[in-house]
Amino acid sequence: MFIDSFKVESPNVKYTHDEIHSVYNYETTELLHENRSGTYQWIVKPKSVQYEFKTDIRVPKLGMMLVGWGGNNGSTLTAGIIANREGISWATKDKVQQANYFGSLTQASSIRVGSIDGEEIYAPFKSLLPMVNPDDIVFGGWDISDMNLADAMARSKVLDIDLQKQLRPYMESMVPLPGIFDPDFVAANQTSRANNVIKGTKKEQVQQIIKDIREFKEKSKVDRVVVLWTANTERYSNVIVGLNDTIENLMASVDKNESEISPSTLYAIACVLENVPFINGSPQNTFVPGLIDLAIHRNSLIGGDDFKSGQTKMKSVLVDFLVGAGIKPTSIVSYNHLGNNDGMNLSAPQTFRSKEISKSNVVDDMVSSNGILFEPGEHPDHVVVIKYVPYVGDSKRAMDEYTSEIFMGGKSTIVLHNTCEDSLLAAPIILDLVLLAELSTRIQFKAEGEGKFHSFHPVATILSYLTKAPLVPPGTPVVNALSKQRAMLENIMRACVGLAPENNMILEYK
Ligand code: NAI
Ligand code: DG6
Repeated sequence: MFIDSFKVESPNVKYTHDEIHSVYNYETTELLHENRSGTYQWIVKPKSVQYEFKTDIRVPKLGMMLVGWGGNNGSTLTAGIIANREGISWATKDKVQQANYFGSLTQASSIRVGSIDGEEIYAPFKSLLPMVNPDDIVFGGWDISDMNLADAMARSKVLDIDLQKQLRPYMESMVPLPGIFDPDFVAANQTSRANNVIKGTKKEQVQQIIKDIREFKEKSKVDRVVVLWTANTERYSNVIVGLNDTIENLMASVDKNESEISPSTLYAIACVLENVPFINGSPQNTFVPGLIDLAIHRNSLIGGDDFKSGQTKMKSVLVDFLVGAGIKPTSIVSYNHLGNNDGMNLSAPQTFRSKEISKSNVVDDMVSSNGILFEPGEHPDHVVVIKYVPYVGDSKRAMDEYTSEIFMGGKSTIVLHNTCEDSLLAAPIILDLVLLAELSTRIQFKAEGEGKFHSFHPVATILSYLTKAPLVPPGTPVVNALSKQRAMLENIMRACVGLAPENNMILEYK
């Protein structure tokens, strides 16, 4: 059965007019490696830590500013939210299609809340905690192309033409602000697009982005802004001692107009200085060490990297299944071709390399979790290929071959072929990233013994489910397995309303 909403009644949860306060016992373990009676032994001690969570339930009016607003993802997301808000339907050759949010964790997935009379009860994921309604989001952003969003939607060739016609009047007046452009960081084939750029030194460019955010906030009367990079994939920046390794060096490099400071890092610096959450949806190392330190120092949310939309999402499910089933993946070959502007930009070796890195590291945690299958340091062969084929446009073809060793030296090969509009996968993920980043800034917590409530670490691991290469604070384990990432997010939200983590034991019926 599916219910729309619920309220938790428990001595551990208090609802006031502006917050939910919960007390939550976190059951974990403590590990010790000790010499006991002459031999070293691992000792595992169950441990319970009491936490308190405080969630501000006053949902702000939210502004979403996209870097790369006029791209395929940016225009598709804008169109999709307007279509949902306006209740638009359109004719396709198959049927009359209604706008929806399929593919969005927050808007289109559900959570189990319990069971009654032998029936499982589910509710919308978004009913766990008060979140911004996408209908109320105010759009803004930057693009190095000055095309308005209606024309950008047409250029991207993603949505059906009947829908585009209906959306055009809403989107014609939306024009991106000039962006920071540096041809050295993207493929040479992108330069012809750059007719809308911020002039000046890097310091002046950062100041302009800050000014843009302030003016957008003022004009659109939003309470909070989240900025998300969905612009071109950049090449990696060199991380150099003295250049971008510390806050001081990074800021001095901006002042000195150092060429190795990338546009994405400049936008991120502006956001951190403004205390505006910044999310990186592309694979490059925007978050150089000096920037991570700046975000930590200013307690300003950063999250990334690279939307986890299709092939990688499958990988973080399939490899988790294989390794979890005691099957040894030995070769993973991921090929894809696409014909949109993203594909054209990725046809240069430097930008491709950024994508190759983020697509390749996604099975490490699963492989290292099973020392029966893999020797220390052993990895499956893992190859990633991306080709630009203009004809297929946004409709990406992804082909994957997984070869594994099974029982008694047998081999198992699984082949997947996915054809899908890339931007229709990415757009709902962008929405989730923005909504969840905003929500996480309204949650405060403290463990027993801690005097004061505090926010989550500014490096937002809570967003991991949505990214290929989750950015984590120094010294934190990286979790790539999709089910674990989802459980982490859902269980933290459950803790905020005093619900136990979903443990799937269903002891009531055993
Ligand atoms: P796109 O090329 O259509 O859009 C990027 C937009 O950014 C363009 O309009 C371009 O003019 C603009 N731009 C480039 N540099 C800029 C800058 N410095 N400042 C402001 N605007 C700038 O690409 P698409 O398909 O929208 O993808 C965007 C990003 O998302 C790419 O980096 C892509 O790799 C990444 N991504 C996409 C996924 C998908 O499934 N579509 C999944 C994972 C990542
Ligand atoms: C070529 O792979 C284009 C990319 O931007 C991808 O579409 C994107 O990284 C999606 O990757 P994945 O592995 O999540 O499908």
